[in-house]
Amino acid sequence: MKNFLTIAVSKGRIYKDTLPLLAQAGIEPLDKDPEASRKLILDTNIPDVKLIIIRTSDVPTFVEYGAADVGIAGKDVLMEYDGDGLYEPLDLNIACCKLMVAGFPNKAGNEQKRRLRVATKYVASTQRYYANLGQQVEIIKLYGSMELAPIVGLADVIVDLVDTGNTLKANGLVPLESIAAISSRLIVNKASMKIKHQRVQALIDRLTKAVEQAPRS
Ligand code: PRT
Ligand code: MG
Repeated sequence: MKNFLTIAVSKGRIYKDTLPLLAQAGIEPLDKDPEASRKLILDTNIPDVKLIIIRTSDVPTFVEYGAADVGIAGKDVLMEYDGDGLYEPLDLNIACCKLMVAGFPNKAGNEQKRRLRVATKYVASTQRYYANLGQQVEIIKLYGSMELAPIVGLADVIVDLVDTGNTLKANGLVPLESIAAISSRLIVNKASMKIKHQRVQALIDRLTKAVEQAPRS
C-alpha cells in the first residue's frame, strides 16, 4: 500500500482508546461502527490514510516489515517482540495497566523446595524479570486464563496484566510484585519514517498534541 499511510491497530480496548486520539489528530474511520465491521482495512475521512485491523500481538510484525507504516501496540506486546526494526516515538498513555506477578496471598516469600513455577503468556518479560533477580524459575507458557494456573496447581504464581485487580480477586489471587507499567505506544516502520517522513511526522505531532490534551486517566 505504497501511496497510503497505513495505521495498524487491534480491536478491543486499544482501539476504543485510540479512536478519540485519532479523531483529535483529524483521522476518523468512515465506518460508523468499525468495532462490529468485519472489514480488515478501514477507509478514513482522509483518502490516503487507512486503518488496518489485526491481532494486537501482530502489530509489531506488520510495522517492522512495512506492511503498515505505523501501529499502536501495548508495551507488554512490544516487550515480548523480538525485533529491531521499529521506532517507538510516542507513549499514547492509553490502555494503561501493570505487568505483575500474582498468586495466593500467603505465597509471597515462601521458601520453595523446588524452583518457582510461573505461568504466563509473557515468557520473555518473565524470563528477564527473574533473571535480573538472579532467581531460577520454571516458566510455563499459557495463552489465556492464567488465573486458573495457581488454583489447579499448574503453577505457583502467574505473570499477567492487572488493571483494576478484579480478575485476580474473583479468583482468590492477589498482586505480589510489579514488573512494569504498561501503556500503548505509537510505533513506526523505519523506512516509512524516511520515505513518508512528512506524513508520519505530522501524525506524530498531532498525536503528541492529542495525548497532551487528553483528560488524565
Ligand atoms: O485476546 P487477544 O489476544 O485477541 O487480544 P488481547 O487480549 O491482547 O487484546 P485486549 O484488547 O484484551 O488487550 C490489548 C492490550 O490492552 C494489551 O496488550 C495491554 O497492553 C492493554 N491492557 C490494558 C490490557 C489490560 N489493560 C487488561 N486488564 N490487556 C488485558 N487485560 C486483561 C488481563 O490480561 C486480565 O485478564 O484484563 C484482566 C485483568 O483486568 P482487571 O481490571 O480485572 O485487573
Ligand atoms: Mg483479551
